[in-house]
Amino acid sequence: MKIGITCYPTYGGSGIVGAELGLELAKRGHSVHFISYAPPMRLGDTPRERVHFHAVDMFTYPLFEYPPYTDALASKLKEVALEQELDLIHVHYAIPHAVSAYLAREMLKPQRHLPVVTTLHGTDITLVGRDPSFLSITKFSIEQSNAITTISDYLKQATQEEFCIACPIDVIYNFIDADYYRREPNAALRKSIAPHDEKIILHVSTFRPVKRIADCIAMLARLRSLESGSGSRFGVKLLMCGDGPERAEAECLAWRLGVEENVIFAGKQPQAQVRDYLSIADLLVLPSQSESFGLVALEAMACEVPVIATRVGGLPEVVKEGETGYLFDIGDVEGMAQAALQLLNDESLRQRLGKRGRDIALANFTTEKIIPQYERLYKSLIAERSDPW
Ligand code: GMT
Repeated sequence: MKIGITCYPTYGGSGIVGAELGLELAKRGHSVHFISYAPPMRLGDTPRERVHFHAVDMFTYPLFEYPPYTDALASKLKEVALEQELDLIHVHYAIPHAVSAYLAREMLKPQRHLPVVTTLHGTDITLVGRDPSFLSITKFSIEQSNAITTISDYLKQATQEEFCIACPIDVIYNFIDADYYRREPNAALRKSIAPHDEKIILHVSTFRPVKRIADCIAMLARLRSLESGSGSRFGVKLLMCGDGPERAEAECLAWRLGVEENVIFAGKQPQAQVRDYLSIADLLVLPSQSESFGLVALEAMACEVPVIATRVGGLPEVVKEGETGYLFDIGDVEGMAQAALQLLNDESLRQRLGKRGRDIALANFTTEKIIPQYERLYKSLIAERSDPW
């Protein structure tokens, strides 16, 4: 098949999933054409067979305070679909990609059938899409898609309820390459982060308000005081991987709470570095306000890292309470710190939860299980080509 994929090229889960999906499809012999304003970060610099990138051309003009990207993307999608004879377009994150894909499909109608698949990822439904300025166009463009998928059951229900959408929605979970995400000892890296053999708590995100990164810092401070009262001092480093609008405030908070020496702000990191950090982590913490899946929790499980997270959105579909980690109410810093103390004090518990996490990742979320679900969906849509249009 010849598949066009549009996603955000920057850091963030929907861009990662769109890019990884394209790479996996190319490995399976399909031609993949990414269409966006920049090459997705996950593609890296190495040219890959059957993977192509088409940049959206943006014409600038002094009149445009807000250059119309939606229109430019629609034109590019149409152009690439014609030139490359695409079989379908798959967009990740509804806003504004689903509108552009709809426009491209309608423009092409006299010439060719171009099914559109829209995968919803999270805040396109739960936050941004609900804003009155986006609500009706988001609902319209989702409903106009030839197929809709969500990355968790939670998000499917949220879409049906919030947007009153009655069309069928397929849940296709996010996935990991379990050969890539696996625990590999790395003593040198561990020593560079925790020179005195401290325990390592990892957080990875885009540091947006929805991630509540201040809770990671507050949890660390509480853990430190619990630890000194418990008589078993193990020492701890909190490795904050990523960057975004909440970083400066979190740095100030670490200083105010007197834990700045225990926190490392590593900044944005390439995928291989995140994988290596996961491999040396003792615990992943994800205290999000809302999370429709939590891809990094799955990556952590594949690397045998227990997860402490909030009981929100799709996280309970990924992190199995008591089996692969512990879930708490939003803002329950005390509960998270107590659980962290217990886990960091008990290596056999950590290993048991870690191993179970990998088992669950292997059983439910591997590329081998998930990619064929997308392939089947694509084939069914392409087969509808005989419809009069
Ligand atoms: O919806 C967002 O906030 C953006 C999106 C992204 O691009 O990072 O994240 C969502 O998609 C990821 C991949 O499917 C999920 O793992 C994240 O849970 C989800 N984020 C939220 O729901 C906040």
